[in-house]
Amino acid sequence: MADTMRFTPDSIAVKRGETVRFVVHNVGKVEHEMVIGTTSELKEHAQMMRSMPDTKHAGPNQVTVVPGKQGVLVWQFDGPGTVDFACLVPGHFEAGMVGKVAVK
Ligand SMILES: [Cu+2]
Repeated sequence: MADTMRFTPDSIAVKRGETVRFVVHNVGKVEHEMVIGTTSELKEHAQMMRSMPDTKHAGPNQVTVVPGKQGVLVWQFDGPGTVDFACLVPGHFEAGMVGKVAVK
């Protein structure tokens, strides 16, 4: 995750039923996070974050990472289909900090 508001890579492919352990590095100078969900869930969440910017995240589908550190997120992809992920720090999602997981 970088201050260019991008995940690298921003698209990956996994197998249906696969459990993936994401080790997410924040190479930027501001906080970033990775939140897994559907596009509508992520949009709703981004809106909530704008209205309550001090909300701290804790949940199995998200990890918040301070600058220079890394975090771990473990997720099982039931699929098939596409699962989205995004950074929901206010303004980041809107700036295009999103990615996709193709479950095949
Ligand atoms: Cu971010």
